[in-house]
Amino acid sequence: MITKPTQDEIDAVLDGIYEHTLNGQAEPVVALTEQALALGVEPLGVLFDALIPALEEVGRLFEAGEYFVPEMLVAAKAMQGAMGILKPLIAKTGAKPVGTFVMGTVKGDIHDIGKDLCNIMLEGGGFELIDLGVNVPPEVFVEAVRQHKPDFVGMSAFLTTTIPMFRPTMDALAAAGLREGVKIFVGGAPVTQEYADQIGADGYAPNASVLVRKCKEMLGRA
Ligand code: B12
Repeated sequence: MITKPTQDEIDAVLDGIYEHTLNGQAEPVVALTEQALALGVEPLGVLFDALIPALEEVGRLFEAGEYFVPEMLVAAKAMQGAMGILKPLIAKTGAKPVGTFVMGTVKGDIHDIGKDLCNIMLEGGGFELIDLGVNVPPEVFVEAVRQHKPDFVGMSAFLTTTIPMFRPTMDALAAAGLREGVKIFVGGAPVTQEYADQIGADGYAPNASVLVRKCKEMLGRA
């Protein structure tokens, strides 16, 4: 007889994912992610109730001087292992894309977890996604816009020292005559709506789900 898992069992697995991500142990994170799914936890539940809170805590510990770059790195790798399982489940396939989105982390910045999360949610929301990766210089954004003619360009940055790259990238698109045809979104931990307005971006979103909603609204598809 198959018995329904109790909330305590589910919580124990999610707590395990949180703890092992925090400690950078990729193998148990992957195993427990599979276990959570087998217990019926939604992929987005694993993401928002265990993985993201763990990474937020990693950031807090780094800020407090209790964690250093190696600890951040192994925690990020542990999360990415789980993302490999969750991504195909979150990103639905099939229907004609609602729009095209070119995404990249700006030059000088190698943070990609937040960007990848946006990518997954955008794909799940029906967008065709072109990911330029990390440390992307303005000319690569320009070439991608020329080639793919997207509806949106997204620039991600996680450092106060790299958000100043948004502006030169937008200027490069304008110089190439491509600025008018696309809506530009900026985001990443230090970015705010105020900053986005200040540099003349078309949009900002604090997280991936708001980004998907705003893009659909702009296309009149919400
Ligand atoms: C993991 C991590 C790393 C990993 C990155 C691994 C990887 N593959 O990404 C490693 C160890 C490599 C790393 C390196 C560094 N890091 Co780091 N890192 C982090 C950490 C702990 C988590 C970042 C993360 O992935 N968060 C999880 C995601 C899900 O975050 P999120 O913000 O919720 O994402 C959402 C939004 O931002 C938004 N979004 C994201 N992108 C976009 C794009 C668009 C267009 C839109 C609309 C929205 C959007 O949607 C996302 C999904 O919902 C943060 C701490 C923090 N609190 O952010 C520090 C942090 C970003 N790092 C920091 C620092 C200082 C560094 C280093 C300089 C450290 C060093 N001395 O070497 C280097 C820089 C390397 C470089 N050149 O880029 C600082 C930055 C401080 C600052 N204000 O500039 C932080 C804030 C830590 C801290 N509290 O001090 N880091």
